[in-house]
Amino acid sequence: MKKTVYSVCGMCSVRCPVRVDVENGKVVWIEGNSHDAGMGKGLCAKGGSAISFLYDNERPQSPMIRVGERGSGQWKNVSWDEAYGYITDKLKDIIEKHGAKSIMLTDRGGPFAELRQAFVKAIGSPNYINHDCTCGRNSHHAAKSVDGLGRKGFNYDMKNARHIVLFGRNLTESLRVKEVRSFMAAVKNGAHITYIDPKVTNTAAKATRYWRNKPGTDYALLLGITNYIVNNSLYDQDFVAKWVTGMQEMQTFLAPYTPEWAEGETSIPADEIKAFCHELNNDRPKVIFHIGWLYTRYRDSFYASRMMSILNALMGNMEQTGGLILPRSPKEAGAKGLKNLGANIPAVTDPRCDGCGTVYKHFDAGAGMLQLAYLAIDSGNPYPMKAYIAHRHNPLVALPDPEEQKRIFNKLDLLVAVDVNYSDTAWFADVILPESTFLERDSILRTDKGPKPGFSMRRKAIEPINNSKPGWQIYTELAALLGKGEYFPYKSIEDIWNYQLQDSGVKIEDFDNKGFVKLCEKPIGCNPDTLKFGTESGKIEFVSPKWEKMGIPSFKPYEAPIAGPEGSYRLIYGRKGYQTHGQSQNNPILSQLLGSNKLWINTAEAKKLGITDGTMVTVSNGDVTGNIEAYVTDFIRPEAVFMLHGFGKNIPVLTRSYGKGLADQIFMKGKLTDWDQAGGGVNLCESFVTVKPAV
Ligand SMILES: Nc1nc2c(c(=O)[nH]1)N[C@H]1C(S)=C(S)[C@@H](COP(=O)(O)OP(=O)(O)OC[C@H]3O[C@@H](n4cnc5c(=O)[nH]c(N)nc54)[C@H](O)[C@@H]3O)O[C@H]1N2
Ligand SMILES: Nc1nc2c(c(=O)[nH]1)N[C@H]1C(S)=C(S)[C@@H](COP(=O)(O)OP(=O)(O)OC[C@H]3O[C@@H](n4cnc5c(=O)[nH]c(N)nc54)[C@H](O)[C@@H]3O)O[C@H]1N2
Ligand code: SF4
Ligand SMILES: [Mo]
Repeated sequence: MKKTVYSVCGMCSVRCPVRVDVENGKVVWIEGNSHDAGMGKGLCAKGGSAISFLYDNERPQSPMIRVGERGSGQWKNVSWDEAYGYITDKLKDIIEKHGAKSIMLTDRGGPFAELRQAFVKAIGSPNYINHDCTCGRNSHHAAKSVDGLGRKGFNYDMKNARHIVLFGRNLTESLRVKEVRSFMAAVKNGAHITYIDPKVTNTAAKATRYWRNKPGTDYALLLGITNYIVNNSLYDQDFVAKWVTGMQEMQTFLAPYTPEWAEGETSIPADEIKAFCHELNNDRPKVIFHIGWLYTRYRDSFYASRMMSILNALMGNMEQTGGLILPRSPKEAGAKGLKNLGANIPAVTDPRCDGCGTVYKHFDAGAGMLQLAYLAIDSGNPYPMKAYIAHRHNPLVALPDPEEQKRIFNKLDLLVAVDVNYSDTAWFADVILPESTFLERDSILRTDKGPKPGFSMRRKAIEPINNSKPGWQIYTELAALLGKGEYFPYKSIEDIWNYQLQDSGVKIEDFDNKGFVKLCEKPIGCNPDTLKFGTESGKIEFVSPKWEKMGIPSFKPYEAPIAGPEGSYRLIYGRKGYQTHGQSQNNPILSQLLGSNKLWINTAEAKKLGITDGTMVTVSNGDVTGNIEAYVTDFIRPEAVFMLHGFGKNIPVLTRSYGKGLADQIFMKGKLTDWDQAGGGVNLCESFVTVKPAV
């Protein structure tokens, strides 16, 4: 018996459309869902490794309750009823003593998070938080402060661009399949690509201009660029006159920051900066400044990212082919959207434990800020936090300083991990609830915004192999046991899909042929007349009243990056196409492609330290220390050392990844409380290490 299932990949959070073949109850093939024109058949290596992950038994196969100390690795397998009983007894006790607000849930955000958000709302807690304090928060808030729309306010039309500018956005390795395709089309079309990174990456190799700047000096470079563009009128003056406020204030602020000044800070020659600005002037409006993603982990990244948003406005690229395009929603296709799963659940009035939206009025309340929730767990202020459910989130790897996090977790009465792996957080938890992997589960429907808005469906290819459950069932059952079943009245995924589709005119069977439904025939084209900004004034605000009201200036005078202690190096990090964060190091296939990380160190620095390529070195920050193989190279600046994120696992049952390489986050001591007051992101790149030959 053969069947084909259209679904959504779950090997990373990009969630590409896929086609899966099943033969006699076994998944035998996975490829891109080529009904989606931007996707094609190819997947990335991680997506291609999905079948090996499905049939790997080094993942939790049943609910587990800890029998030893937290983190001791002593577990008993239990039934779902026993696990639920353990969890709900604790939760009921916490609700009685402290109220439901003392329970928090964190997850990976994204299109399927609505179910968990509805669960948290149903039990009466305001504390749903996603992973973003260590991901896109700085650039999100930076964009919000300029255009009121945020990081996802625009899609990038890379394929048609004439110039793409990337600050540490290594998009050919830290990848999203459709984006790489669109980017490579631009490369083939002869677009200019300017890539800035203290370390060479594959994306640098595709660029027409690569600047290897001093780490942490991007804001200086951006000030120099903007100064020159503004003073030489190399920008779209009509667009600025129509849409921008605060231009005069910005020009005054920029006066001292000439390209010559920027050269001194960044090491990028002033003449090259000027040539770049003239090139932009020729290429606009088909110019894209990617507003930055994971590089934005410096103290002034909020301001650097703001400048990238400002430069987009100066290029006049919004709602222009080859520029920034508003993602169209079902409404703009004349259709009704999916009904929100929380629509019938009463709003929660308690303030959030992390202060987002109240104490920090400039931070979005929706996603929250986990490092601030940690402060609440630790201090009991603004109220005690007693239970934490980590769903598809591994904060012991995603946030810095795991030992400090464990100290804080030990103040909780309950820590639950809902995961498909033995994550580091699951290993430290009280209960592990194994979610069925994406090939074994259905998910709620998601909305796809874009030129042809629509919906898509993740369908299970096979029944769960182990004693796992899909997330929708876990939260439906937990809600019922907590007396909130009226808000989760679903007996099957079809009940959920029908609830979501009720106003849309679309039916479940409409997804059968392609796995998705589009709500219009023709793409909705660019139209600058539809531009609408989310700021109070409705314009692009170079001076942000919202941030200024919080005492945060719109333009911050430049300060050079802090230097570490004598003889130390800034620790920077990143990813490669063969791994997803800290979750796939034990994957049977990916562990063969990339089984460990190495420490990149500049050749001249290595020579001074007596380190040769391929030998072991000891990396230290205070009392945190570990050994790793050195990769000695000219392809990194001398001020920094680099390691891939996600390695250094110490979970013994994960035999392919145990003890391989080093974890970058352990060296980020004290960084849980070192976060950006303007953008909210954790300053991960502000850590320093020493390196010496291992003895
Ligand atoms: N030091 C340092 N810190 C970082 C980064 C870095 O590079 N260096 N990167 C940052 C970035 S950009 C991000 S986005 C975060 C990522 O941080 P996380 O979101 O925590 O990382 P992931 O490993 O993607 O996923 C978290 C967990 O989800 C589990 N999981 C995967 N699929 C499923 C599923 O289908 N169901 C369930 N229930 N669980 C699943 C994985 O096993 C993993 O344990 O980390 C951030 N933190
Ligand atoms: N294969 C794969 N792809 C992924 C992911 C994955 O885990 N694996 N994760 C996804 C997620 S959640 C995210 S957030 C994105 C992240 O995508 P990116 O933002 O592209 O993230 P990284 O790969 O971490 O790359 C960060 C880069 O910033 C550089 N950098 C460090 N300091 C500076 C600096 O001062 N200035 C500049 N200009 N650059 C600097 C680093 O050297 C590194 O090359 O990737 C996504 N895609
Ligand atoms: S980028 Fe790769 S792993 Fe991520 S969803 Fe797409 S195919 Fe899957
Ligand atoms: Mo991320």
